[in-house]
Amino acid sequence: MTASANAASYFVDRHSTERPDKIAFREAAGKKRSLKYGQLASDSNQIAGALTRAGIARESRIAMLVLDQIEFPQIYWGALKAGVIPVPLNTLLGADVYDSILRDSRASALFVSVELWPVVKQAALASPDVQHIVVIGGDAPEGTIGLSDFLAGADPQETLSCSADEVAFWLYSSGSTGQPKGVRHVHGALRATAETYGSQVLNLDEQDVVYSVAKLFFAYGMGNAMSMPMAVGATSVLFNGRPTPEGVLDILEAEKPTVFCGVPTLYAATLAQLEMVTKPNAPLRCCISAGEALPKDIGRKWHALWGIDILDGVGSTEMLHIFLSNRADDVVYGTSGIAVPGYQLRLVNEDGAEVAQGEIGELLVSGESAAEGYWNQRDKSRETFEGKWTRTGDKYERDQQGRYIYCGRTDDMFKVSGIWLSPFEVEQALISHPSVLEAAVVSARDSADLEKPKAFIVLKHGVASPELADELKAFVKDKIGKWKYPRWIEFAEDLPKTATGKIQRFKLREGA
Ligand code: 3SK
Repeated sequence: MTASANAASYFVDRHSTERPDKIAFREAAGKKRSLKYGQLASDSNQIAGALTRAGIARESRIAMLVLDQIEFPQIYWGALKAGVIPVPLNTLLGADVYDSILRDSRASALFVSVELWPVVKQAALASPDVQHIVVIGGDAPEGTIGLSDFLAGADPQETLSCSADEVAFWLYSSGSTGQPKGVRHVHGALRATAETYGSQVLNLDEQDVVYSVAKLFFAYGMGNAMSMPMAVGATSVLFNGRPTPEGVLDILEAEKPTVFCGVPTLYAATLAQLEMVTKPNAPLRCCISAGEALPKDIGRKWHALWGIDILDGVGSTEMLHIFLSNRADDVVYGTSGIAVPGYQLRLVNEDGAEVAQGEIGELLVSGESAAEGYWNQRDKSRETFEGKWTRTGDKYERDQQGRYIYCGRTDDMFKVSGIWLSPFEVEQALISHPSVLEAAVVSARDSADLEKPKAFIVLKHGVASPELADELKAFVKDKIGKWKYPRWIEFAEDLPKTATGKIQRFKLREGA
């Protein structure tokens, strides 16, 4: 019999003989539990057995509304072992979205952290498909069963053999524009990301301790904090709370990670916090950023403070993880770097033809980790997955050295006086002003119904004033060009963002 390509064989079972006593996961909060590789292998067998006993058949979906805690990997890998498809859900959504995802996925079971039960309760109890509601932690509320009772007495089940092309898990992507789509990923995709970005860009090894602010339900977090460290037998630090700059600094001090995976917003806020408190003592060797392009100034300030760079990279739920990135020995802030080994990139115009160096085009990517398609959304699948190429919806140009420079989302770009304007370029200019913490730029219409840039700004400290708005407009004019300055400036407490910190410009556009 050929070796099984079930991802659980590679990520879990292999370690139960090679390093059973090595800690795979360590919780940074609450009871601060840890989970060894050997224990994870047997716990996931137990979950697989319990799923089968409950009549949850191969290829059925189970929804996971689970915080970053050790039950997440136990349930996820247990499902893969049984051929059941886990669908980790964003833990920050509202009741209506859970309702539509449970209906869309037709999940036959829901695993939910007790803290999250109130928000999903109505949707779960009303779902025609959900047959089992398994609650993690606390007392099981009426109509649910606790995880330990669900598992009690089940016969452990070994990893089922399957091909690398079999669907392993789904992730719901709402992208930056709204409507969630079920993105179907195959078993082979997890290993593809670990063997490309994980080992060839991050250079992860068994000694590493990884801390990711992006949660496990999100593709970026799942790779950073679960599959990539597990591929090399490293340790991942899990934190079940909301990431804040204070919390990040505490975890860096207490857990001593060697690899930190952040997002630009949190890097910016952590740098602002570090203006007021002492830098923690942490053995960081590598910091990465994704979710949205990292403003130059943030990278430079971080480097000045820590002596190491932030590797800015680009990934997507559809590609599972990062496929375009800076490298430790070649960081140029303000660029997204070059293709990660194993991926190919193209920049194309509206007719699908390659653009020349220096011209802006949409980024297309090809690589082993691409999703199989969206669940039950044929038109959207066809628009995004074109043969071996996946459309990213991001606009880029290439500099003379072949590095990719982010220009904005396809639908965020607009023309001012007939010239393309990249909102991102204006935002970068605004962020480099000492009073600005975050900025988002969208198109708005002036009294002549012409498109012009409008900025939403979060200030670092202090109070907004009409003089500051004028100062910022002049600052942008001087820095990047007279026609690019924001004609209107609105000061805000915060900006609407996705779970990974991508600014939802469509929400600001609606308001503008
Ligand atoms: O959203 C992103 O930018 C991202 C980055 C890395 C991996 C996965 C995703 C979705």
